[in-house]
Amino acid sequence: MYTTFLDRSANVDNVMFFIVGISVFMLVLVTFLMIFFLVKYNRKKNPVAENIEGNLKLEIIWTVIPTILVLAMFYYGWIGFKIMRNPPRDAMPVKVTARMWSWSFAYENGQKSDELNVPLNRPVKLIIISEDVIHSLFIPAFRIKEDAVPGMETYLWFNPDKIGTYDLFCSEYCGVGHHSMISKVNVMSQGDFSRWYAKKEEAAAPKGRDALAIMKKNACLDCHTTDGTVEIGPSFKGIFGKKEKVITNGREREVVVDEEYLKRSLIEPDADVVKGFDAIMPSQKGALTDEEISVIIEYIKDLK
Ligand SMILES: [Cu+2]
Repeated sequence: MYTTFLDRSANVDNVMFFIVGISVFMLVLVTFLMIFFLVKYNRKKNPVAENIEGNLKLEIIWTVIPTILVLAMFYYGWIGFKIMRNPPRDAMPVKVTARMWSWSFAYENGQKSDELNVPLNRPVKLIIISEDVIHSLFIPAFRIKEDAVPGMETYLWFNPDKIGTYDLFCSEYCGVGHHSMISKVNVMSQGDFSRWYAKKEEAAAPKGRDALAIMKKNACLDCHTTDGTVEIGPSFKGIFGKKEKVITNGREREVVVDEEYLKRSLIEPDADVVKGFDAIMPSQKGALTDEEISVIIEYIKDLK
């Protein structure tokens, strides 16, 4: 048995309000007593110092009550944590891959997407991996967050019980492109989801696919522009055929940007880094098919 999304996230909210409530109460109480004693034991009113003995009753009270409060915080937190750590057996598995600087989602039937699409009222188990550094998957609307750690598999689950579009963030600073690791959770009706799920992206002929769509999916455009503006990496505009100074194995040399160079830059970005830029681009090996690479190269060739 699992509780519904509402119960689950309400649980997270309740634990938070409970802890914040107690903290605020304590803050007010301590501040009030501090000011009260400041006035009461003022030097002007008490010119001769008085030795105040301990008070056993008070000491028992201020030990027992906070102990109960802290244990109550732990108890409610623990209950919520147990629910979060135990995905229901019928949960739909979705493999989440975090990389600098994009998210990708892979489903059981081989379907892939750059936004998380889920059907209404079916628990989803997210199996999270990272290809490079530590990222963190955060979906505030469903009150879930978990690190994506290289060389390790982590998980999360939630029950999407409301149709709509929700934000999905990376909440662990992971480099210059961190801000672009933003995506969406689309909670769809069962019918809409089935239609999307059955539609294979691969079915479309690669030539007909938009180079821009491929580049957007692979987060290329977070660092490279198509209008000549220089951002984190060189702009694609007018780069084809251009003579470029690059750093190869620490030595500067000049290359002409041709198909061969563009292809190598996608697969081995560190091989020839354009002078003036940092060698921070992740390899696209495995992320792009050969067809996709040629679609991108054709596109860059035409970008005069
Ligand atoms: Cu990240």
